[in-house]
Amino acid sequence: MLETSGALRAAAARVLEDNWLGSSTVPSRGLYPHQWSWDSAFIALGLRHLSPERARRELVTLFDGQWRDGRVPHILFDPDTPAESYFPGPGFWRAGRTSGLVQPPVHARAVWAVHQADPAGSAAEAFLATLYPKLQAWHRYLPAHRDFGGHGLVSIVHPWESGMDNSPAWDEPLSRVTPVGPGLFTRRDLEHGAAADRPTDEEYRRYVRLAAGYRDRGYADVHWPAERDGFTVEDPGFNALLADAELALAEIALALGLPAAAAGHRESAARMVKAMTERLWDARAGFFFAFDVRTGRMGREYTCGGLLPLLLPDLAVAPALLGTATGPRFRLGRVLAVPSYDLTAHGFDPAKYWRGPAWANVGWLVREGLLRHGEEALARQLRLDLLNLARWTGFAEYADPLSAVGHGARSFGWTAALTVDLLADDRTG
Ligand code: 2M8
Repeated sequence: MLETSGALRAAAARVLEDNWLGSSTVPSRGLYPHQWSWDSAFIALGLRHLSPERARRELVTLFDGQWRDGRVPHILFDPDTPAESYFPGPGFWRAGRTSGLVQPPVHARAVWAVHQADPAGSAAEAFLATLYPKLQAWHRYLPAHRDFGGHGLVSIVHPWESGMDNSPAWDEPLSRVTPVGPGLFTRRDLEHGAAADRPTDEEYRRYVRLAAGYRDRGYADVHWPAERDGFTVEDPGFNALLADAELALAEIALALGLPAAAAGHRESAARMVKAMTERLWDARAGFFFAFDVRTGRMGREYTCGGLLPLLLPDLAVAPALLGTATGPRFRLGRVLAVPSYDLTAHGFDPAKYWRGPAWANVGWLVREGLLRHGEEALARQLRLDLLNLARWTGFAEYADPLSAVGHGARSFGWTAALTVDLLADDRTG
């Protein structure tokens, strides 16, 4: 079953076909039946090999939901999908057809890759010219509204904004948030996923407190350090992805004949790399940790978000970070793909959502980082692992990095899309 590359590619293409809504793709028909922001970027990376036109459509549709302040909302709700199929749905957010949170800014990287897959089709649709100002507005929103720490880094205001919702990195800041009372909402995720793999009810009640608080102040980005029930965290993953996205935006600006703008994007990426290294890097630990702006304390959890700065080619501390990646905590090259959490930690759980299992998007990003730092052999192994996990699990949302057992949704959008992309990528053979 799915033994050959051709069969695997065809099966992945079928998943993307089944998850296609007509102008965007759902991560999963059951668990996540709308359009998600960073999912769409990863999905477009795969779609570009199957239908560049559909890949462009995916991203253009997402940016149709962009807010006037520049933010790209984390969910665009499908009007034809019943409201009760996902919680929190549009009625909760009270923001028209979107949510009010954001997700990691991987879109510029996807837009550039989608353009390169079919430059003629992209030019005919003025794809880059249309999306460049929207990407600029998105990238401007983040430092203009979210630099609560004042050091040139972006803060997330909810664990969902990291994309790594249930990561142990958020336990400490989340513990200071008062859960809403029980029975105020109905979780829909438990109708599709195993409860043991998903966040607990108490975690959900804290998520809801935070999201409702942000909603009730009209999604205004104000930071009151003394406010109860707040969450203001500088996430190394989110910030690394923004710096990488600025580098992609520089390439887009150059392609549009805007060299001065391109230089500006490169400078902004360089400033972010400096700020991340000064503020989130712990030299003794050899790792990037999340920084809690409310307490002024650096976290101590080794989570996969701290590996994402590897994406940055000018990262001076890359050799030390690679040392941690290949050491006992992540064992890159010796376990399957990239564990989402420290293998040596007491709370490591190979089956639980963002607390241990391997995810295709994180693996894909880490592989890019390895290639940018000349780690060909590790990148080759990671590609094989990601293809095997997708093949053995029916494109599971996440998988056990020790046993290869799949968890979460199956026929998952970005797992299928990144499989197509990796199959087409012969940089490591
Ligand atoms: C998961 O997050 C959503 C909330 O946004 C959820 O649990 O309901 C995360 O894995 C996130 O990274 C992902 O974008 C989303 C859809 O796949 O699911």
